[in-house]
Amino acid sequence: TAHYHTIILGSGSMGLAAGYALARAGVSVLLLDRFEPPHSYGSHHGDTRLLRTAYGEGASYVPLVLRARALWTALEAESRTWGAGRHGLGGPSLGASLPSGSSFAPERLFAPTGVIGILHRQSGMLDEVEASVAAHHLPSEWLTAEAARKRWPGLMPTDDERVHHDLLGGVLFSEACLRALKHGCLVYGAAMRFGGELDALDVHKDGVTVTWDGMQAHADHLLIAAGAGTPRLLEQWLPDWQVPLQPIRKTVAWFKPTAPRLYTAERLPAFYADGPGAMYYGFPDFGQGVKVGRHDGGTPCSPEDVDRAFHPEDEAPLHAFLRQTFPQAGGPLVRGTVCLYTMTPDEHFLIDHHPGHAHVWLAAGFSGHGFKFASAIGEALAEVLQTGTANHDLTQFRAGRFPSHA
Ligand code: PYC
Repeated sequence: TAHYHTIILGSGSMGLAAGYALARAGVSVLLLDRFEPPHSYGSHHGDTRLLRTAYGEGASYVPLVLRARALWTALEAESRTWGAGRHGLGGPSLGASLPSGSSFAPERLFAPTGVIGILHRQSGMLDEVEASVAAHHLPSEWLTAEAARKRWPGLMPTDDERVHHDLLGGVLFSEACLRALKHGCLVYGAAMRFGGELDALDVHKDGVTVTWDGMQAHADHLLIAAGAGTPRLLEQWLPDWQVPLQPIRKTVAWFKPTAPRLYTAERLPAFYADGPGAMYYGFPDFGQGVKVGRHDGGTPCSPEDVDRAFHPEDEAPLHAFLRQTFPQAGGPLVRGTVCLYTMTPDEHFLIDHHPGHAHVWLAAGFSGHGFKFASAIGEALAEVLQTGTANHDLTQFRAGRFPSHA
């Protein structure tokens, strides 16, 4: 039976980033997933993700997002050195298989477009954005609605809104990021198995035994990074570990602008708009239209039976937001898709070890704003799995903050 330092259950953004950081540090690691990433069953598809540095969810996230930005940029540069070569599947493998083979073409991972925050005077994010900028001296500007309309003629904020321009912000090409992380895992000798499912998980005093698709492997450490699949996985295999996680069905769509030149990535930064009752976000046109999604709301679901079809009622609020705030972006629908958030009650992440097993870690509940951090969280997880501590303070993400789940 193969033995690893760490087995990672779940190879989406967080699992792959941790696997890459561990393998790069020379640690033996096995990554497992039911689907080969990137795929469209989880939380990383749909081409693009925002990277905001003036963080409206709390200034304590800023060091982590700046580290993540540096790591995404470094990954992009490193991935250009990998060329199109083929690499072995690495390590003692559990019949490791990577169906699409191991050929690789480097891609752009990050576009430093900047991010504009359209913040209503009642936005709950206003104070936090200001605090993040002040505490970390982030390069940014504030514009009145009138100045913003002049600067970006495709944008129509109301006079109740101020516009914040986050100059270090930008766009991550999420599926390209996952392709690079996956190939990085291979380059550094990680073992991976995609397809099949978890048959058994046995956590013991000094390690874990995992049976995946009929094959067994041991490890000293386990990382569960199964995204929206985490609640079901815990319920089945570690029922004593109760953490408050709720998968949510979310939708995004791309629309064809009626004045395309106003909405190209050269003319318009990525954006989010936080109002009294709703938060929307979106991306300039990288060739497939202007993408927009609604961050708040959504329908509680489970990944097994979520409705993955995109309906006219999914389109309507997205189209209405665009027509109001980016009037010439809201032409015909190009396409829409469904993806999943995994929420915690306070919408902050959940990163902790099992209360009775310090070698079993969980990284979940990214509440729809985690992707941008994956490179830095992967690095931090690799550190805690090797040494017990990380350079970044992860204590704010512990489960003990939920009194009934301490
Ligand atoms: O974190 O900026 C964000 C975001 C936008 C949409 C989903 N998450």
